Amino acid sequence: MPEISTKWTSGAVAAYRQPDPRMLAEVAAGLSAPQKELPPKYFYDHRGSELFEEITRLPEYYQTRTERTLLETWMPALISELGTRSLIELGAGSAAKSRVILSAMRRHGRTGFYVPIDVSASFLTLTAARLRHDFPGLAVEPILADITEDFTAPQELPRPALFAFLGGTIGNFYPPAAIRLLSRIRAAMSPSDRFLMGVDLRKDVGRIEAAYNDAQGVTAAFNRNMLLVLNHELGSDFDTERFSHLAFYEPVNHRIEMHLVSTTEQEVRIPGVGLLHFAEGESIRTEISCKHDAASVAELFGAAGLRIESWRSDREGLFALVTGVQA
Ligand code: AVJ
Repeated sequence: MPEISTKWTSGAVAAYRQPDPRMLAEVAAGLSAPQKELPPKYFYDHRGSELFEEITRLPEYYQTRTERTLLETWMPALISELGTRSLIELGAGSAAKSRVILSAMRRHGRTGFYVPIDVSASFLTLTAARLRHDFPGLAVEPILADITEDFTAPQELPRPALFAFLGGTIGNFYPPAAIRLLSRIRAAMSPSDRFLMGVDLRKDVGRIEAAYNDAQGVTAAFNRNMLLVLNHELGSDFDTERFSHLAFYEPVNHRIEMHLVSTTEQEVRIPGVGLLHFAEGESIRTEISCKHDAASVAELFGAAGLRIESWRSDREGLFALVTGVQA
């Protein structure tokens, strides 16, 4: 959390947040590239996390409910087979899905150890409190961390442990970054541990594009919220009304791209970065969401020293739950 500092100006007190230097550096680098780009982790302030929760309930957004059904179908058998005693969840969010896993662990008589890892402090705190209440006896040890940086799993976990990375969030990573993340997970694993990953699958383009262009405009609000996060954290002066939501499937790299398109020529000031110029129609790419198949997952796993142990998908082939072990 950035510190609050106070500055005295002609008798008046102005409180401002010191911008996080890493965020400032990332934003400066991303916005000076030919294709302006911002990391998707900046969607998730408290409001952004709420908007994402709303997305997961949209009729067009098939991912969350499909994954949930897969978890409900497969977790009880997997947990009993592995004898899982700890759950480490990367990018835990509201932990709605973790409940399915934790319930399965509880049904198999394990007290359990749960480590949610997330960038959003407010969601993490709320989630930890709720889970402690709903799962008495469960040890909950949240870690506030940015999984796109160096994440470290606790050393002394009751084993076997399950490392879960759900929701299809692996899709947000460019392949080299995805491989780095998977390699770090693999390094934290013991041979008896398992990795569980949710992946959104390649399918009819119309179906995928609809999931990122919902009729109610929730995804558009989620996308624009990133500019409010920047205004709040860095004191920039983005006018959200002058950027429109764009999401399309990019077939060469099998991914959704989300952009914010400047609707006019304009100038935006970011203290510590400077004045940015936008041509009319120029965009900031705010997210990629790569879609996979068994071959592309096998390739990522292989490069990270993991191998696919099981692959479960729904009848329509919308989404998959994959387990991996050290190769
Ligand atoms: C949370 C990264 C899996 O890529 O589908 C939802 C985020 N972006 N709608 C995704 C998101 C726009 C989501 N992930």
